[in-house]
Amino acid sequence: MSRLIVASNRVADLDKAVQSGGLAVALADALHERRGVWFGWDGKVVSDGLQPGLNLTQHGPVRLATLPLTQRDYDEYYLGFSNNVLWPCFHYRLDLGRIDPKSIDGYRRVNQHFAQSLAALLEPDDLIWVHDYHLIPLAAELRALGVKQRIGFFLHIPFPPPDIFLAVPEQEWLARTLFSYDVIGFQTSVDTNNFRRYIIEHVGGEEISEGRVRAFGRTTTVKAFPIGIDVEAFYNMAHTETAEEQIMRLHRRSMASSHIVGVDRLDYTKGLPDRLKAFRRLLELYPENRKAVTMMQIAPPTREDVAAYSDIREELEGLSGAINGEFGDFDWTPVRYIHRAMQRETLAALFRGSQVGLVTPLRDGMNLVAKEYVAAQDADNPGVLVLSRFAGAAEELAEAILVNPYDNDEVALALQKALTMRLKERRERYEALITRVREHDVKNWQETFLTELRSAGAEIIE
Ligand code: GDG
Repeated sequence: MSRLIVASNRVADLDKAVQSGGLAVALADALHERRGVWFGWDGKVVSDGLQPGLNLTQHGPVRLATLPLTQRDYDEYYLGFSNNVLWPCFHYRLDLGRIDPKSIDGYRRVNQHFAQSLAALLEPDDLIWVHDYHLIPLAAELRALGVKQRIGFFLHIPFPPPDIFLAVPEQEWLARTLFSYDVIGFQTSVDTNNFRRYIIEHVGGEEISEGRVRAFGRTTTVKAFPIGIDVEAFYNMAHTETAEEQIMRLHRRSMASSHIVGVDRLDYTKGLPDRLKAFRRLLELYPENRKAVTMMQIAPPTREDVAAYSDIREELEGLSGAINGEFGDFDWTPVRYIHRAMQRETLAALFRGSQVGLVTPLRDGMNLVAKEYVAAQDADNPGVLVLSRFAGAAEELAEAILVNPYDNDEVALALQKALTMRLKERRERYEALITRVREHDVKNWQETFLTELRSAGAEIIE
C-alpha cells in the first residue's frame, strides 16, 4: 500500500488528536493505516535570519514532519496573504481583504520552502494530500522540483463566485497552480460550480467530461467531497455519565426551560452579532420566551493577531451585555456568552441538553458544529437545528430549519418555530438529518477522496 503524506498549515498533536476530534482523528487514522507522514508548521515563530530545519518525530507508524515560521513568514504568509486576503475574500468579504504585495511574496516563499522540505521526504509511490488555502501553490512548487507522485488538494473553506475570485490578487496564478493537482476537492457543489465557471468563463478552460476540467494545458478532476464527523464517537461523548451530569446541572442551575446553543470560533464569518440580534428579536417579538429560554454562545478566541477579530469581540461583548441588561432579571440571564474553549465532551453534552442548535454563519465551507449537534441528539426526543443557508452543510441538511442569517426577524421566527415544534415533526426532521450525517461521515470523506486520488492522474496535454 502506498504511503500517505498529508500536508496542512498546522499539524495536529497526535497525542491529543482524540480530544480535538473529527478531522485530526480521521487524518490520523488514514496516516496510521498507511505508514504516513504529516507535514506542516509546528505553530512556533522564530526570529528572522534563523531557518531551523525539519523536526521529525515518530508516533507509532506515523511520522510528524514540522517546521517553524520566521517572524517575516508569519506576518506575510500566515497573517498577510492567508488570513488577511484569502480567508476574507473566499468567504465573500472583499471589504475585509487587506492587499499588500509583500504578503503575496511571503506566501510564495513559504510554499516554496515547504515544497523543498517536503520533497526531500518523498518516496516514489507516495500519495500526497494537501489541505486548505494556505498551501494552494504547494503542488506547483513540488512539480517544479520534479515531484511526479499523485497530489490531491482539499479546500476546507468556500470557493467564491467568479466575480469575487476575480478581485483576489494573483487569482489567475492561484488557479493555474491548482492545475498541478490530480484532484481538486471542494466542500459542496456550489463551490465546485464557482470554480468551474471561473475556469471556463475567464481562463478559456473546458469541462471535457463530468468532473474532468482542462485548463492551462492540464486536465484534472474537480469534485465535491463534503466533509463529515465521526458520528458514533460524538454520540457516545454526549451520552457518558459525565455528560448526563452536565446536562442535569445545565437544567437545574437555570430557571429557563429551554436552551439554545451556539458554538463557533470567534470569527466574523460565523455571523455572531446577527445571531445575538436575532435572539433579541425573539424576546421582543415573542415575549413568552422571556424567563423561559436561555441562549448559550461559546466562542473561543482565534487569530487574535488579525484586527478584524478584536473588533468582533468588542461588538459581541457589547451586544450580550445590552441584551442581558435590558431583558435579564435577578433570576434569569438571557445570554450566556463564553469566550473560552471548552472540553469537547462538554460541548457534546450541551448540544444534547439544548432544544435548539443555532448555526448561522454568513458563509462557511461546511460547518461541522451543525453535524455534531445532530449527532448528539436523542432519537426519541431530538432537538431542532436552525441552520444558515450559506453554510456548506445546508446542501445536505435540508431538513434543518434553513434561514437567511442576515435577516434577524427571519431567524427569530425560525427560533420560535423550533422552540414550539411538536415531537412528531422533530423526530421526522431528525431521522432525515441523522441519515445524511451518517452517510457522509468523516471516514467516508477520507476514503472517497483517497480513492479518487489513487485512480486519478492528470495527463499533460501540451
Ligand atoms: C473549517 C471551515 C469546515 C469549536 N469550539 C470549540 C471546539 N470547536 C470545534 C467544533 C468543531 C470545530 O471546532 C469547528 O469546525 P467548523 O466546521 O464549525 O469550523 P472551522 O473551524 O471554521 O473549520 C469549516 C471545517 O474547516 C472542516 O472542513 O467545516 O467550514 O471553516 O468540531 O466542535 N472544540 C472544543 N472546544 C471549543 O471551545 N474542544
